[in-house]
Amino acid sequence: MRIAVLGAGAMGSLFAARFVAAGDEVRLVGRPASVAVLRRDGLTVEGRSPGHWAVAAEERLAATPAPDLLIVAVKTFDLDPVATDLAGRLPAPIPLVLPQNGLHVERGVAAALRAGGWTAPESVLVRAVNTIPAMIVRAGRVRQPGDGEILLAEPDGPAAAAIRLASDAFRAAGIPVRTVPDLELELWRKALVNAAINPVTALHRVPNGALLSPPYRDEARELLREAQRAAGAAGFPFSDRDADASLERVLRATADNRSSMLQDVERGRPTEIDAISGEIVRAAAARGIDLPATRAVIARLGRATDAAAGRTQVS
Ligand code: KPL
Repeated sequence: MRIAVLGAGAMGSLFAARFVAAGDEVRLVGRPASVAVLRRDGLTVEGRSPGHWAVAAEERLAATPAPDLLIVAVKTFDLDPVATDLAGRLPAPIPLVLPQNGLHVERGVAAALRAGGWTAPESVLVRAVNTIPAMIVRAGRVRQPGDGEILLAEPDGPAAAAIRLASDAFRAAGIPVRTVPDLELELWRKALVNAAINPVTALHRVPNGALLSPPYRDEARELLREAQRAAGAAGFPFSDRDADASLERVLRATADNRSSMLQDVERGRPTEIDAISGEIVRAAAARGIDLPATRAVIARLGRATDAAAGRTQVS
C-alpha cells in the first residue's frame, strides 16, 4: 500500500517505520531539518520491535503518486495549517487517519480542509484513539518504550471503506488495532487520561510512571475527577472505578514514557493543552460546570511554557 505519513515527530516516525518494515511504500513528510537527517541516516526505532530502515522523506506531500492512505501525525496545534495546505492538493478522496490527542479534532480538520477548497466527503476522515507511547530521541530516531493500541470506529455506513483500509494497514504492519462500538466514548476516555497525565508530567517533568504514587497521583486524580464531570455532562458518564482503572492501565503500560506534553515543554514547543484540557473546560462550561483545578493547571502550564520560551506574561 502507498502510505504517506505527515509529521516526522515521535508518532509519525514510529508509524512510518512500522509501515516500511511491513513492505508498504511509505513517504514521511517532515520539517526540512528532519527530512535532511531522514534522507541521510534513515529511520531507527529503539525499544519495542527495534530496527533501522531507509525511508523516503519529503518536506511537502507531493501530489503524485497519490497515496492510498494518509496518516496525519502532526500535533493538534499544527493541524489547521497542515489541513489548509493539503486541501487543494489531495487528489481523490483519500482516507485520512487522525490519531491526535484531544476532543473534537476532526471538526477542526474538516473545517480547515473545506476552507481550503477540499470537496471530498467527510466520511474519509478516520478518527483514531492512539495509546501507543513514543518518544523522539532525535530526528530520525524514535523510541517505543511500552505498549498500546489504535482504536477505530466500527466500519459502518459511508465511513466503512476508509476505516477498513486504515485498519488493514495498521494490522498488516503489526500495529495493534481494534474497532469499538462507541469511538466517542473512547475519545473521552483518552481525553480523561491525557487530562490527568499530560499537564502533571509536563509541569513536574516526570515520566508517566511517577503518577502512580503520591504526591503526583493526587494531582492527577483531581484532574481526572474534573474531566469525568465534563464527560458525564456531555453524555459519557465514567464511574470513579472505571476512570481510575483506565488511568492506571495507561500509567503502567507507559510508565517509562515521557508524555507528549512533557516532550513538547522540554523542546520549548507549544503543547496540546488546549485540545485536551481546554476542550474539557469548554465542554463543562457549556453545561454550567466550572472545573477550577483544570483551569488552574492550564494557566500554570501556560506560564511554564512562556517562561521556557523566554516570553513574559503581561497579566
Ligand atoms: O497519549 C499519551 C501522551 O503522551 O500524549 C500517553 C498515552 C499519556 C502516553 O504518554
